[in-house]
Amino acid sequence: MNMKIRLFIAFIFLQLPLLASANVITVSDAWIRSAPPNAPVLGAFMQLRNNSNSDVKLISANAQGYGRVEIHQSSEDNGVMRMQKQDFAPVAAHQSLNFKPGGWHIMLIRPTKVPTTGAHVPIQLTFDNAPLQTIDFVVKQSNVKTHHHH
Ligand SMILES: [Cu+2]
Repeated sequence: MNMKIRLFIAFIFLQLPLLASANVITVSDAWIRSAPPNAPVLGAFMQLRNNSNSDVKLISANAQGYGRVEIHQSSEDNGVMRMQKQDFAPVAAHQSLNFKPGGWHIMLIRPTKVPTTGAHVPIQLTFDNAPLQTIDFVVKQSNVKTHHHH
């Protein structure tokens, strides 16, 4: 093998870990708002960052131990917070979408058991245009008050 080819092969192998870590979508600040033990629903929040040149949609979220998991968006209607199920959450190319109380959230419906503060809940995120990711959401207290009306 000549030197040029050897260097080329070494170069490719050095790049592999970098390529593997460059996710299309970066998920950060993943947390679930703590709730009383009898809570019928829990809200999960996160920041989605699209590192690619293409628009990406979050098309579903799944977690074990819940009757159903949905993508929701809250909005204010005459001073009352309301939320609606969404078919997807759009993350435009090179943009971020922030899931936060009072806005976009993942709704964990009918928990078998409400997780306690500090617990980790894995949630699987499915995208139309990016690999599936399973993210650890940490249960935290929040002093932001929002009232949900279905
Ligand atoms: Cu909701």
